[in-house]
Amino acid sequence: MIKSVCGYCGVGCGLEYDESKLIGDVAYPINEGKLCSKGISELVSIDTSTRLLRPQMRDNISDEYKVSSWDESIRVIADKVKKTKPKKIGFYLSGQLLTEDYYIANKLGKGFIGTNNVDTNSRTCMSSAVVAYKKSIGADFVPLRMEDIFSSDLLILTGANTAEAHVVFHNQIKKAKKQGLKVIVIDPRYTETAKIADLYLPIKAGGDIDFFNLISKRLIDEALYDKEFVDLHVNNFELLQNKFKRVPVTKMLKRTGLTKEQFEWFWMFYKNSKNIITAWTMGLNQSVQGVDKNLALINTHLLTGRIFKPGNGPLSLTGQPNAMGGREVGGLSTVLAVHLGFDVKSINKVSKFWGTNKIYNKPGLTATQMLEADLDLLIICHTDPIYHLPNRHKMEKLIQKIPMVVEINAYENSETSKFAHIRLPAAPWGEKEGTQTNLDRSITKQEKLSRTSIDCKADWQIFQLLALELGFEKEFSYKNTKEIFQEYQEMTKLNDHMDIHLANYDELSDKPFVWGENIKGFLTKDKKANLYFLENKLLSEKTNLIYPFVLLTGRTRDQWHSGTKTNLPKTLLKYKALEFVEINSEDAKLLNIKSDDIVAVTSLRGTITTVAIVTDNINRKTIFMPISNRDINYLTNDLLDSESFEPDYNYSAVKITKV
Ligand SMILES: Nc1nc2c(c(=O)[nH]1)N[C@H]1C(S)=C(S)[C@@H](COP(=O)(O)OP(=O)(O)OC[C@H]3O[C@@H](n4cnc5c(=O)[nH]c(N)nc54)[C@H](O)[C@@H]3O)O[C@H]1N2
Ligand SMILES: Nc1nc2c(c(=O)[nH]1)N[C@H]1C(S)=C(S)[C@@H](COP(=O)(O)OP(=O)(O)OC[C@H]3O[C@@H](n4cnc5c(=O)[nH]c(N)nc54)[C@H](O)[C@@H]3O)O[C@H]1N2
Ligand code: SF4
Ligand SMILES: [Mo]
Repeated sequence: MIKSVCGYCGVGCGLEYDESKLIGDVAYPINEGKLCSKGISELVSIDTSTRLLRPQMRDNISDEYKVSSWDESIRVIADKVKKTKPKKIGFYLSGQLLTEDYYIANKLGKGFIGTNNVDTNSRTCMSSAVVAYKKSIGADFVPLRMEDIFSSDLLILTGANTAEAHVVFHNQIKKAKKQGLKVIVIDPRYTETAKIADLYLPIKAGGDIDFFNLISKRLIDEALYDKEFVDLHVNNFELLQNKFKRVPVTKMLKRTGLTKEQFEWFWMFYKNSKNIITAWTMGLNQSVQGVDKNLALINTHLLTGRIFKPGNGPLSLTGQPNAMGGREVGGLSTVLAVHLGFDVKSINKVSKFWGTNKIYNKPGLTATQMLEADLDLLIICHTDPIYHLPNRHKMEKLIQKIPMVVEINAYENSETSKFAHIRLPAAPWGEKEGTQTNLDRSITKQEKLSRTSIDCKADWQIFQLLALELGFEKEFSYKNTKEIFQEYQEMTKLNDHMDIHLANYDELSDKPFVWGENIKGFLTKDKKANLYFLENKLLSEKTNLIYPFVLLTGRTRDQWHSGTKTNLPKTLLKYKALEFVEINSEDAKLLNIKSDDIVAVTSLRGTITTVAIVTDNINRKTIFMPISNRDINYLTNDLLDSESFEPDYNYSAVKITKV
C-alpha cells in the first residue's frame, strides 16, 4: 500500500493506493477517508488516450507537429535562450506544479538566465489575496487552518462555492455545522454551497467592499471593536474611524443589492458570534479591485481581534494544489524566492545561496502581462494560458507574435498547444513524486504509483535538462526530488518566518508537515497589522442597454478547468452539465428564453453559443457560465487589478439572445 495525496484542489486529500485501487486515507487528518469525484478518478487521468507522449516540434503553427527527441528539442530551446536577452524570455508556470518543479524553474529563470519574468497562473487566481495579506498582516501567510471551523461559531463564505470547488472541505463544514457552526453564504448565485447556509445573502456582483465596509462601520459606531487589541496591534484605526464618519451608508447598502432587513439579519448573527472565520475565493480575488475586496474583508478581523485565535481569521481558500507552495518558493515575478523581494539585502542573500551574480534587481512581468510584452521566448509549463487568460481573441493574436513558444504538458489537447512550436511531454500525477503546500500550509507529498511513460519526464527534470544544456551542471546536479526539497529547505532559512526546514521529506507521505504553526502575530516590520480605508470605485466594465447583463464565471464540481486531466467516466458525470448559462427566470421571461433553449452570449469581445438554464437561483441581470466551457474567455474582459494584476473574470458586460 502506498500513501499519496490528491493533485487537484487546494484541500489536499490523502489517498491510499493498493493493488491498483485508489481510496481515501482514513487516517489522514484533512479528509478522514473522504474523496470527491476528481480525487477518486486521479488514476483514470494517467491512462487517457490524450496523453502527450513524445517531444514534438514544428517551425510554424500552421504546420503539423513532428516527433522530435529530447536532445534535439532541448538543444533548440537552449540555443534560443543563449541568443535572447533575458528580459525577452518568460517562464509561465502553474499552481499545479510541485514545489521541486517550481524551485528548479525559479532558480534557473531568476538565478541563472537572469530574467524575473517567472510567473504563474496563480496570478489569475490568488494574487489579490497574496497582496492583501502582505499589506495587512505583513506576509503572504494564511493565519489559520481549515480545522479551525470546528472551534468557530460562524463561518462566512463569500465568493466561494465550496460544494463544487473544495468538496471535501465542504463536507467538513457540514460536519462542523452538526457541532453548532453557523454558516452564512454571500454570493450572487444561490449555489450548492448556499443550500447548507443558515443565512444566504444574494449580494450584487461587485458589492463586497461595501458589504465589509458596512460591517466595519457598524463595529466602530457601536463600539463593538476590540479596543485593546486595536490599540496594541493595529495601525490606522483613527484614519478608518474618521473616513467612516462620512461614508454614504444608504448608497453602500444599495450597491450590495441587499435590503436593510437582510443586513440586519446578518448583523444579528455577526454580533452574537464569538469566533468568526471569513473565507473567500474567486468571487473576491478575480476583480479589478480584488486586493481592496480582500482588505475590506480582513479589516473586520483586525478590528475585532479575530485573528491568531482558534476558530477565527480571514481564510483565503487557495484553489490549486500547490499555489501556496509556488508562492513560498518564489514562483511569482513580484517575489524573488522564499517570500523575499528584490531589495539589495534579499538579492545578496539569494545570490550567495545560489552562487550566482545574474539576479536582476527589478520585479518581472506578471503572467497577465507576458503575452503583451513582445517576448522572444515563452516557456509554458503545466498550464493553458490561451484557455485561461481573459479576452481570448486578443491573447490568440498576441501569442502568435512570440517567435518561440514552448509548452510542457502531460496531455496533447490544451488550447495553448494550437499556438506552440515545441511541446514536451511531462509525467503527470502518479508517474512522479514531489511535494506541495495545500491551502492551509500543510506540506504534503505525492508519490509515484506507476512507472513513468517511456518518453515523459517529471517537470523538474525538464527544467534541469535545459539548465544542463545551458552549462549549469554544478548548480543543477540533482539526482532526485529529495535533494531539491532539501536545498529548498536550506534556502527557507534565509527568511526568518519560514520554518519549512523542520520538515522531513521521507515522513511527509505519512503525515503532512504544517509550517508556520508558531507564528501567532503580525509579520510587518512594526509587528502591527494595517487597516485600510477602501472604496468601491466601480471600475469594472459597465453594463449598458446593449450589454445589460453581468457575466460571472466559475467551476463545476466534476471538471478540473479545461478538462484535459479530468477525463471522468460518464458514470461520474451525472451531477451537472459542463456547458450552460444560468439566467434568472424573470429576465428569461422578458427575453422569451426557456430552459434547454440554445442561446448566444455576446460581449464586446466575442460570442459563445450554449444551452440556457432558467432558474431563480441567480440574481437578476446576472448570468453565470462555467469555465468547463473551454471557450469562456472569448467573452471576458482583460481589466486587471492595479496591484495584483489579477483579471476581472467575474464582471463582464454581456447580452444574451435566443438563437
Ligand atoms: N471542481 C473543481 N474544483 C476546483 C477547480 C475546478 O476547476 N473544478 N478549480 C480550483 C481553483 S484553481 C480555484 S481558484 C478554486 C475556486 O473556487 P471558488 O472561487 O469557490 O469557485 P468559483 O466557481 O469560481 O466560485 C466563485 C463564486 O463567486 C461568486 N461570485 C462572483 N462574483 C461575486 C461577487 O462579486 N461577490 C461575491 N460574494 N461572490 C461572487 C460566483 O457566483 C461563484 O459562486 O476552485 C478549485 N477547485
Ligand atoms: N473566465 C475565467 N477564467 C479563469 C478563471 C475563472 O474563474 N474564470 N479562473 C482562473 C484560475 S483561478 C485558474 S487557476 C486558471 C486555471 O487555468 P489553467 O491552469 O490553464 O487550467 P488547467 O486546465 O488546469 O491547465 C493545466 C494544464 O496542465 C496540464 N497538465 C496536467 N498535468 C500535468 C503535469 O504533470 N505536468 C505538466 N507540465 N502539465 C500537466 C493539463 O493538461 C493542462 O493543460 O484559470 C483562470 N481563468
Ligand atoms: S476535495 Fe480536492 S483534494 Fe480532495 S479529493 Fe477532491 S479535488 Fe482532491
Ligand atoms: Mo485557481
